[in-house]
Order: sequence, then C-alpha cells, then structure tokens
Amino acid sequence: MLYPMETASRVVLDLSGVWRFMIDKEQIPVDVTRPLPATLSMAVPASFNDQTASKEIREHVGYVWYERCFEMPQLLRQERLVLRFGSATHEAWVYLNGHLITHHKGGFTPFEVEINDDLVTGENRLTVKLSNMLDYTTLPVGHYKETQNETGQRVRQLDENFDFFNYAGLQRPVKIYSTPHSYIRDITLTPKVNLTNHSAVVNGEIETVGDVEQVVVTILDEDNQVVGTTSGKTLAIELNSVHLWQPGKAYLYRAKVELYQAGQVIDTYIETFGIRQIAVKAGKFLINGQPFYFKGFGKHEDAYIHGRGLSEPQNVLDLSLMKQMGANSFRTSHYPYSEEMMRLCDREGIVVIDEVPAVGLMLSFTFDVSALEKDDFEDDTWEKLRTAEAHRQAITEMIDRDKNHASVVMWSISNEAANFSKGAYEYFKPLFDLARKLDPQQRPCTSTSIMMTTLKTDRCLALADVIALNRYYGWYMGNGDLKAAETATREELLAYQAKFPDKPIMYTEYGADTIAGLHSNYDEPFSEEFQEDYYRMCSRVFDEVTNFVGEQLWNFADFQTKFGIQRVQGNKKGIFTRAREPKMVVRYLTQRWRNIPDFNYKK
Ligand code: E9O
Repeated sequence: MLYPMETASRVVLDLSGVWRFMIDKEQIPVDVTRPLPATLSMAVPASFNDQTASKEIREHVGYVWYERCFEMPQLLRQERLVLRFGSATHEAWVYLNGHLITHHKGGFTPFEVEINDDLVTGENRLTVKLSNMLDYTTLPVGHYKETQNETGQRVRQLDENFDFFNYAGLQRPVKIYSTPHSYIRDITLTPKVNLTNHSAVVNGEIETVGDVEQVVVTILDEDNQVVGTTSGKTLAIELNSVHLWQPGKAYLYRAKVELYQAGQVIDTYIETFGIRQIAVKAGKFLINGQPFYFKGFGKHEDAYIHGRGLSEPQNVLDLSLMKQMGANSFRTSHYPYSEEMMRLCDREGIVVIDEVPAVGLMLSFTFDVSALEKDDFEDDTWEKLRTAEAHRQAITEMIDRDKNHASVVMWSISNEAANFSKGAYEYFKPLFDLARKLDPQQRPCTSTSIMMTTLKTDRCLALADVIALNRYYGWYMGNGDLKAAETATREELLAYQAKFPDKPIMYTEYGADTIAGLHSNYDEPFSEEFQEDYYRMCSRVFDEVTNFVGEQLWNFADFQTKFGIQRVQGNKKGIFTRAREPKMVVRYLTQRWRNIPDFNYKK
C-alpha cells in the first residue's frame, strides 16, 4: 500500500486538527444522518484518552465518535479522491454525509476508501465511530466482559491481556489524496545485491488500475541523478557501483514511476527505497554480507498527552537519543508503528524488527478450527480460536504496508505467545508460512519467547530464523539476586547455542523497573543502581556467547499501562523516563554500545 504523497499528479489534503468528539453512552442511538451531538474538542492525530480531564473518557470501554466537516476544492473534483486513515484504533465505521463508506478492524494499519460518489458541493460531514474493545477476535487480545449496572444498563469491561495502556482513537493522520482515474496502485521493490561487484538489480512490480499505455520507471540517486530507467510493469534495472543502505549510513534511492496515456504522463508516484541484503547464516544475522549486532530497544508509541498518537518531534528525538547512545535498532513492540516512523528509520539508518499486534496470546492452541463450529463449544474456546483470523489479517496488512522499507530486516510474528502449549506449532506454522509467502524480500521471521517457555518446552523454535528471547532473571525471577541471575542467564544461553548452533540468538527484552531518582546504598531493586548492575550482569554473559547477535532491552522509556500492583503510573523499565530524561544506566549503556561496532562484533 502506497503512502499518500504529493507528486506532479497527486494532491494530499490533511484532515489533522481539532475534531468534535463524544463517547457513546449507548442511551440514545446515534443518528448519523444528522450532525453528531458532540460538544468536546479532540485533536487528531492522537489518542483521545489523555486529552481531557475526564476519568470517564480516559477509561471508557466501548464506542466513541469523531466528526469534522471539510470542503473539497472544486479543482480536484474531477480526480479520483481517496480518504485514508493511517490507522483507527481498534475498529472503525466511517460515514460521509451520513452514509457508511467503509469499515476496518485492526488498530495499527492503514485503510482507505474512494469518496467521489459521496461527496457533495459545499460542506461535507465526515463521521467516524470507533470501538476500543478487544477480545479473542482481535489483536491485541483482551478479556472482554459485559455486566449490568443498578439501572440495568450494560457495562462493558475490558481486561487487557498485555502490559500497555489501551490507547485508542484516531491516532494517526487522516488524509484525502487525489489520483487520476487511471493510476498507480502499488509498487513492490525487491533489489538484489551482488556484493562482490557492487552491483544490484532493482527488481519490482508496478500495479496499475485503468487504461495504461505505458509505465516508465526511473531510478534516481541522492544527487537526483538518473541511474537507471526502464519501461513496463515488471522491472529489472541494473545498477553499478551501488550505494548500499547500511545501518547508521542510510542511502536512499527513489523510484519514479510514471504512467502514460496518449503519450502524456498522467500519474506519477515516487517510492523511496534502499538497497541492502539480509540473510541468516551459520548463527549470524547478515546485513550486506556482514554479521550485524543489534543494539537497541523494545519501544512503545507512548507519550504524554498524545498517548499512542503520532508525534513526529517525539520520533525524531527518540531516534536521536538512540544514535547518541550508539544504538542501531529497535523492535516495534507490540504493533506496527506509524508509517512516518518507518520512513524516518529508512532515512536515519535505524534497523527495525517489525512486529504484528500479536500480544497476549496466552491461549491453548489445541483445536483444528477448520473442522469445528461455534456450537461445538460450550465455553469461549471458539472465540479464542478466531484470533487466528485477526492474526492472518494483521500479518497481511503489515507486510503489504512495510514491504519496501530498507529499515525493516525481520518480521516478528508474535510476542510472548503460549509457544509451550499443545497446538502452538500448528497454530503458528501457517502464520510463518504466510509471512514468508507474502514478503517479496524474503526477510527472516521470528517470534519472541516469554520466559516460561524454555528450550525444552518451546514448540515453535523450528519456525523462527532467529531465536528471540524475552528474559528477566534477577527481576521477575529471583528478584534482586543478580548472582543467581547471571548463572541462569549463562546456562540458558549456552544451552540454546548448543542445541541450535546455526541459529542466531538475541534478547528482545530484558530489564528491571527503576524509579528515576531512587537511589540505594545497597543496590536494591527499583533503584537506579540496581538497574545499572542488572544491565552490566547481562552484558557480561552476552559477550561470552558466540551466536548471540543482539541486545534489545526493555524498554526505551517508561510507558503507561493499565492499573496493577506492580505498576506505578505505568511500567518503569525505561532507561529514559517517559519525558525522555536519562536514568543513570544510560551512561553505562552509551559507553558499552559506542564501543560495540555494528558489524563483526562476535568472531
Ligand atoms: C512483555 C512486555 O510488554 N513482556 C513483559 C514486559 C514487562 O515488563 C511487558 O511490558 O512485564 C515481561 C514478561 C515477563 C513474564 C515473566 C514471568 C515470570 C514468572 C516467574
């Protein structure tokens, strides 16, 4: 799916700004043929939760409504006009002038709809109904329950099966873009590098709609020089002396695609891309043929006021802090991040592990769904099994959106699922197969393992190209005892290496909750001293394991969660506070990471 962009043939209108908003109390049905009786102001893009002083709004479970009006410039009325949501969390029903024009489920991927037939001259009214409810038919997974209050009214309750606040709303940009009626629908690029002679072939497919006489593709380098060109929808453009996209040293080419009718260019799209090679071989993760070492983070889209909403200054700052520390990568835990962030990572040379919102899958995967019907179950097992449908859709939409990004080097198919449970392999095998079938660049795939899943009990290790471990010895297990933690860490990593000498192993989570400003003469848990000692202990072990190819700690910054006795205004495992102020350990990690090269760290 193409990112909306202005070109010689396309205009983008941004519907960001202040919309009208209300939560749906479900007392009076909402009549979409009339303006919403909504009086609150709500900024878009951003989560709605932290934009008011109301506890009721912040903690609302159910439906919310957004509305705004816009006029369509007359000069665009002859064009094909597309309304596009960067995301709508978690399920959306979109109405234009009172007509339902589209519906989408899944809160972290874009969707779009043509609006020409529903536009009117003058003011157009755009209304969006959103649900923030989660259950076993959604990703992430939540436990959903309905009860009644004293007056017999339905009360919706959600217990999130994951450790981050269930921010929702129109969290990413809402845009309208124009194209001609015959247009470029999609571009798929699969550059193949020849590392020995520094050449590459830019393979690709252009998908078009409508009458097309010819398609011309021109490759431009960073100096805007034409380095290759071809015509036709299938391309194989040879480039010599290529500039590779490298971690920390991004080089981006642009593929200018032009669609011709009657000898005239009628549609143009410019796709930015990088040329690089990813491979997993003999226990190494290779980028451009060199063994890469991941240094970085699990993150969240999480900020004061914006919640999970797009904040470009925050994204720019986060990547800057990472680079300053000598970090080179992060995982989009636990959902695909904004398209703007992915583009920024391409530009900044930050390496990304792209994760679907498959978090909270503590199911038992015991049944073959295809043979069963809802009535075969007396409990909620059927609903649980429907997670697979949502999972397939999330993988499909993530890869469709992110397939061309140079920064994306691996797909994460799930975070901390019950890989130990019976049926887990049968559940995950088709999903890994799907990702491998859909990705034109054939990136490696992984799924991160929760600490209760051990080398002996993990049924899904054969599926993963890279073993990704989330481990908390000394924190969740043996809290405060770093000596025992060191032994456990070492024993486990060496055991994984012995059993899978050809698979790279990395940590995709490890950390300790730390209250900024809390110090201890005795290095107690929650103190900044303990956090530093914990990371020093882990680093020592990492350096002893040859197949260990990366450390992504948990978490980049403190973040908001649901309430819980272990959460003090959220999860405090950040090495930065939520305001991005460094905790003490940042100095240690900066010193460590600046001294670890991106390549060839492990012999
Ligand atoms: C997922 C992440 O979203 N992993 C969790 C992180 C955490 O800080 C969370 O924020 O809690 C760690 C899961 C560890 C489970 C260990 C249980 C061990 C029982 C002995």
